[in-house]
Amino acid sequence: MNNIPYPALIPRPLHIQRLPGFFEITPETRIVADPELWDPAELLAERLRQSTGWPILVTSSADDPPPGNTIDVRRTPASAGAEAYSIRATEEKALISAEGAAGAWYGAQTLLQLLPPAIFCSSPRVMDNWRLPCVTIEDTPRFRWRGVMLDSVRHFQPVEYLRKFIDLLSQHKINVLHWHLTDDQGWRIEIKKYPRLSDIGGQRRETPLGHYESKRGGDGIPYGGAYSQEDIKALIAYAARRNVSILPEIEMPGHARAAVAAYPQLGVLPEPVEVSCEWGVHETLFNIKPATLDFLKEVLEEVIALFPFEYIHVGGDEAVKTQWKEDPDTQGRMKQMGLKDEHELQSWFIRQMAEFLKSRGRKLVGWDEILEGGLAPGSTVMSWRGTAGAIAAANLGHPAVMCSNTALYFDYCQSDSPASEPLSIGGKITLEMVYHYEPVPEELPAELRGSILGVQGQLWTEYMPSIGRVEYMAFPRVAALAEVAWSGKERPPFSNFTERLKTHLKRLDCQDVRYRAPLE
Ligand code: TNX
Repeated sequence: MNNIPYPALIPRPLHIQRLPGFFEITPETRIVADPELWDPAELLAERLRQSTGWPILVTSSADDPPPGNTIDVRRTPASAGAEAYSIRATEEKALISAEGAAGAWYGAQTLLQLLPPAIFCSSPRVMDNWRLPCVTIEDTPRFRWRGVMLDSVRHFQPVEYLRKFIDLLSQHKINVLHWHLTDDQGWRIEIKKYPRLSDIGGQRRETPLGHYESKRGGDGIPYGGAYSQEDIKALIAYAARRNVSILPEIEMPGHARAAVAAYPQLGVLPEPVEVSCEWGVHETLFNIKPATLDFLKEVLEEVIALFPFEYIHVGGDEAVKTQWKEDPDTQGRMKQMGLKDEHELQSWFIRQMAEFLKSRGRKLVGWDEILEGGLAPGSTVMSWRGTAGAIAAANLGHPAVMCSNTALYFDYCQSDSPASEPLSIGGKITLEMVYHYEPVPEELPAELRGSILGVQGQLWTEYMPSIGRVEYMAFPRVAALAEVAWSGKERPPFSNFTERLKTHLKRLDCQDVRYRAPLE
C-alpha cells in the first residue's frame, strides 16, 4: 500500500492519512462543482487540461451526475475557516470540500501536488498514468497573513511576469503580495491626477554598478517603467481568483526622492533633485506642509480606488530626519503643534494618513519605525528589525506581521560563500534558517500571541536586475516560508522538508523557475 513515497506536499497539511489504492485521471474525468466554487474548479480544470491535453470538463453539481470518475468540488458551510479544506480521494472519486472559494482553491493546489510533478507543465505530457494516492486530508493554515514582498522599484518586473509570480506564490498557499511601488529610485504606479509621478519619477538616468559599498558609479543606461491603472486592475483580479490579496506600498515620509524629483514643491529643500541613481538610505523627505499632506491623500485616494485589500502600506522606514531638523519652517510648525522631536513629527505625519485611511474604511500598515514617537491608532506593524517591533506593537494592542531581517530577507545571500553566489546585498539567510524560523516571539505572553498576524518574506531588488535573479533569490526559500506560514508549529526535521523538496523542485522545473538548487 505504501509503494509510493509519502506525498511530497509543501506546505505540509495538518492531517493526512493514506488509504489503499489510487484515483486515476482519464480523458473522461469530469470536475463537478457547486456554483459558488466554479472559479477554483475551472482553474483546476485549466491546469489539468494543459498538462494532460485532455478536455476535463467542468459541470454543475445541479446537473445529472456524469458517467465515469469525477473530482467533486463541494461546499461544506461549517468548515474550519475560510481557507480550510478537506480532500477525500478514493478509487472512484476525489472530493475537495471547503466553505468557499479560498479553501477550494487550496484544496485544488494540494490535489495537484498529489499528482506527478509534470501536472505543472504548460504543454501536454505523455504519462503512463496521471494518478494520485487515495488519501484523506484535513487542512487549515496556522497564520492568516502569509506574505511575500516584491520591490518593483529598484528593478521593475513586467506585468506578464507578475502573473507567473502570483501563480507561484499561490501554489505555495501564500495569500498576500506586498507590492513595493515607490521609492527613491522610482515611482512605479500611474496616478491620474499627478502624471509626472510616473512620467518623471518613473525614470532614472542610470543604475548603480556592483555592490553599493563598492561605489563603482552607474551604468549610464536610462532605466524606468510604471504600471498603468489598467494593468494594475487586471493584476488584482488575476490575483484575487488565486486567493492572493495585493498590498500596495506608497512610501512616506522618507524614500521620497522620486516623488520629489517629479514635484519639487513636495520636498523640504529648495534645490531640485533627480530620481536617485544610488542604492542605500537617502535624506530626501516630504515636507509637512498642508498641501503636501493633501497631495499624498489624493494619491492614496486613487490607490484605494484601485486596490480592494483592507490594508494600505505607507512605508515609514528609514526616514533620516536631518532635513526636518535643519529646516526652520518645519521646526516652527513642529513647535507650534507641541511636538517634542522629529520622531513625534513622523508619528504625527503617519497619524494623518491613518486617520485618512480609516475614514475610507482601510487600515494602515507601516514598517516598525512607525512605532517611534507613538503608534497611530488602528495601525499594523511590519516588524523587520528583529522581533522588538512586534513585541512593542502587541503590547500596545496592535497587530504585527513578522518580516525579520535575520530570517525572512530573501535579498540576503543564501550560503556561507558569497563569492560563489550572484551579487547580493550580503548577509546570510539559508533555506534551513527560513525553515526553522518561529514567528511568534517566545517573550510574548500567551494572551498577546494572537497579535501576530503572520509572516512575510522580503524581496528587495537592488541586486535582482532580472526575473531570473528574482526567482533565484525567492525559490526555494518561499517554499520554506510557506511551511512556516501555513503548517503547524511543530515541524519535522529539515531533512524531511528537503526530501519533499526534491519532488517540489520538479514542479518548479515544469514552470521554468530559475530557483537556487540546494547543494546535496
Ligand atoms: C532596508 S527594510 C530597506 C530597503 C532596502 C533593504 C535592503 C526596509 C523597510 N527598508 O529600502 O532595500 O533594507 O535589504
